[in-house]
Amino acid sequence: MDDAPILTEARGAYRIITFNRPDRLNAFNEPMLKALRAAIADVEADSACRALLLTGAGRGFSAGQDLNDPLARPGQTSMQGGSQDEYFNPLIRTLRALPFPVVAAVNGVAAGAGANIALACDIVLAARSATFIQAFAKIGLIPDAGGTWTLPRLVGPARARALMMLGDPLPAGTAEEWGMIWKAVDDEKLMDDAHALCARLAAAPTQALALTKRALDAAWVNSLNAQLDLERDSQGAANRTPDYAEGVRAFMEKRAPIFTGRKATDNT
Ligand code: T3D
Repeated sequence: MDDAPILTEARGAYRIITFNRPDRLNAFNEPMLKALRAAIADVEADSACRALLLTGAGRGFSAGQDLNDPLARPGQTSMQGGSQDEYFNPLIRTLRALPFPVVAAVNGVAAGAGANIALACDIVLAARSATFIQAFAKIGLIPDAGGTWTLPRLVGPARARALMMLGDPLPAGTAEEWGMIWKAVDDEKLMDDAHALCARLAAAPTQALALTKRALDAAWVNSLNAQLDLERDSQGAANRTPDYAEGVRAFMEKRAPIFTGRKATDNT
């Protein structure tokens, strides 16, 4: 297998990024974070991409920051320019801003920043044997990669506080019961299910999904009035896409729609 720390693959209209340091449970050292940043930038620039799948090689999704890397050296006086400013924060912002769905296939343990990167994805599927660990308190750090924002919104503050203060592993099945992830599936089905999901999302009306993603994110902070205005504006934008015209036409003709994902102004 390729020993590059990040593997990328295009399948039809979706892309796959695999964290690939299996002997370290895909913990992120700086070369890997640089490669991940480049891979995400490529996906962002790829106008044919309509969904992204993140997963890990081997028995882990990611164990978060590599604690042997100089980036994690204790005693730094300022974190500016460290993992957060350079890597994790831009990564989380980009994942949330990508104009198509991002799926995490959590194949094994997701710890520290690895857990919170998974939770920043739009749809999280996990192998039943996988666990999610807010490992930070175990080593004297605070949760990062957006976890303090994302986790309480997914599971509520009481559960988020205990998970983050205790650092106990949460099994994928419980994560599903708590609404933290979409589904826990049998280990051997994980990748087939993840690919089927991505193929389905990549054939969906991409512009409408992008507008939905943006509206759902805005809803965390908006008032109802602001959200109603946003829905009106977003619906106006969706209404002008070729996929809406196709969706209505297909409904009338009693056939499955063929969505292209094009923008209203796209002539390509
Ligand atoms: O300064 C900053 O910017 C800091 C930023 C921090 C962001 C963060 O993500 S902080 C959180 C960092 N992650 C952790 O604290 C998790 C550490 N890992 C673990 O607690 C355990 O490895 C797991 C619970 C994830 C899995 O346990 P287990 O028993 O299944 O596997 P293992 O034997 O512990 O790990 C396998 C190997 O991976 C092992 O190496 P070895 O002994 O075979 O040579 C282990 O040392 C290595 N490994 C696992 N996690 C990391 C790691 N090496 C470096 N960094 C890691 N995070």
